[in-house]
Amino acid sequence: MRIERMTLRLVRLPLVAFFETSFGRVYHRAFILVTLDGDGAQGLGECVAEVDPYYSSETNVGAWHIIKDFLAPLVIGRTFADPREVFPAMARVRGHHMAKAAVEMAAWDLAARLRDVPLSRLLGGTLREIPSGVSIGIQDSLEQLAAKVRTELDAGYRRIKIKIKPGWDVSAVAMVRERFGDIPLMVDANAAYTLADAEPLAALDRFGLMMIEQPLEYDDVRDHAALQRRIATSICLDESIHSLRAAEEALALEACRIINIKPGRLGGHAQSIRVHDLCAARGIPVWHGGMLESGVGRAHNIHLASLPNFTLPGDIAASRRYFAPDLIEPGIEVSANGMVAVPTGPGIGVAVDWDRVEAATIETLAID
Ligand code: SMG
Ligand code: MG
Repeated sequence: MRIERMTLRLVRLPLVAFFETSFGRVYHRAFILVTLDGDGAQGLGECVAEVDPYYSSETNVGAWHIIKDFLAPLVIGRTFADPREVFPAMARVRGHHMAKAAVEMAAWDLAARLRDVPLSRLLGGTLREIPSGVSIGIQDSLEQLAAKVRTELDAGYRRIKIKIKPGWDVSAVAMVRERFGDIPLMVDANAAYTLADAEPLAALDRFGLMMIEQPLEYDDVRDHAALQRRIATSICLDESIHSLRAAEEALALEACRIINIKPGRLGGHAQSIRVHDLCAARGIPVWHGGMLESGVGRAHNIHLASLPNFTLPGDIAASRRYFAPDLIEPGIEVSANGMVAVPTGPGIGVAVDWDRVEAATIETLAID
């Protein structure tokens, strides 16, 4: 396939409800939609970099610059026999995985559409539906947290993740266990602790959590390995796993027993598949993370999460939890038993409502 043109759109959507993590509260999501035109078809990708460099060092304004000035010239006018060639074609640019992933994932969608197959087939997916979990942000009170957990369990989600930080950890988990019993429950600290907190973190052991996600620094592996030796709860790494090499190091040091895969963090689908395969070979389960994506990014996530080692429920919730309306119609739905169907149409297999995209677009740039 030959990539002839790239279009960038900076889009901003209000969130249905605020989302709070250990680094703050957000009310909006702003992201870049990338379209690639080639051979008479069009592929779509979503850049998950946020307004601020808090979850990751990338931002959407920075990603715009990187894509426009450095990545676009490396892919436009080039012919790729396979979308796996796109990430290596951008290797000259160091880092900037979220920017690269948006381009690479659009190329996968384009390739799947040109072959008239669902993206999952091209990626090597085998599952027809995937188990869905929810991520519940930090709330103003334990009462509010309880109400959210109730709503999501009633909606059918197959596991509950709650965000924690010092001061909102043991009390929140204890409340959920007391009120809701033995539900599949995990926590995500987004790097809010240090190794000096090993004792309070070990206090979570008695709650039988599925895992604790990224308790320590975003770029750390060694301290996580030390912590894993001191706590019974399985550590899952998110932020720290920014590459295949980082995943290899984390497994070699036994810094985690579970890995969260996000294609934005890893540089796209091809790199994600490599981490998935590495974990499968080592008996390490993976699950698909979320970055508050619109239906476009969410659809990509669903296709990737159809690979066989995604054995744990992912942060792939229904569109309506975040956007009303979403940029796709119909939105992503979750069944009463907490499953999401993998779209069967060509490419990402969802219908973008371009009028909604237009209305939410702040800036557009076409590059050819
Ligand atoms: O998309 O459902 C979602 C959000 C899942 O909690 C979620 N994501 O660290 O895993 C994580 C966070 C990152 C996004 S918040 C900035
Ligand atoms: Mg996380």
